Amino acid sequence: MNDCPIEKNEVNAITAARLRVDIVTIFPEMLDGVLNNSMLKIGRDKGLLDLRAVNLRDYTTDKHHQTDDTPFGGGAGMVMIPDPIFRCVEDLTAGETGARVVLTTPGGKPYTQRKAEEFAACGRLVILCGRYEGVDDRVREHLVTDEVSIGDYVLTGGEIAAMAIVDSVARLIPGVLGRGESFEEESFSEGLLEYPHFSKPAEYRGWRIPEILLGGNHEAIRRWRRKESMRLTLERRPDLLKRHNFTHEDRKLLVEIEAELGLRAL
Ligand code: 6GU
Repeated sequence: MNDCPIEKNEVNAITAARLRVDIVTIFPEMLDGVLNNSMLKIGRDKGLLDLRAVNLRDYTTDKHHQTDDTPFGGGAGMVMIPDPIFRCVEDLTAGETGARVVLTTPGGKPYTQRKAEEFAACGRLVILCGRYEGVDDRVREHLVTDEVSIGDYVLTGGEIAAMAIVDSVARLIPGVLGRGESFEEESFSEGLLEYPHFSKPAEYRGWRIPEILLGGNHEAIRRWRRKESMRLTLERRPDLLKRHNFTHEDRKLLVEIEAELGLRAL
């Protein structure tokens, strides 16, 4: 098992042709800006993405449209009650099989590129945005298929996490990204951080770009980029390097980098 976030896209080959995601929230307006701009907008316009913000309040049956209540056992804060959530998900997935029902929660499993690939392969998600102190545990136990967290910090609600999930899954659906933005390049540098990029001008405020990028020696440039990817990964994410499948060249590059680091320490 390799859960590294920027690895070879192994599940890509069986990515669904289209993606439908229902994002269930009590703040549907929070999602408008994200769903209606950039690649998600383009993917929707192309008919590849069917992304919907669903208002949980539409599935309440009481006159106050209540979605939360006090916790049994006491304590501060409110808990999202199960009935609107069950009714909502059952309505959205009626007549379907195989939908993944995702709960965003800081207590979930870490969300990774591997999970994004799995979701893209599925092609059908319902994302429940957790709010308040939490969600009645019967939702988690009897409705949810995946509980995910996007990192070790606390958000006020699951909406921003849901947007991160939608964006990362949508870009894996074929045709959502144009050739220019394609993710083929990153599968090439499997499990390593990206090398530094430079554009015009070649000198800006006296800062020159690495000379090798101006030379037109494609093999030398490829090797330099691989080495800089390795260097950045070693510095910032040594945990990724531990799981990396090193090529013969990678080992040589690593030896060079370590020698350079050793020299710097002198
Ligand atoms: Cl998925 N939800 C919330 N509320 N906070 C988070 C998170 C999710 N992931 C990291 N922090």
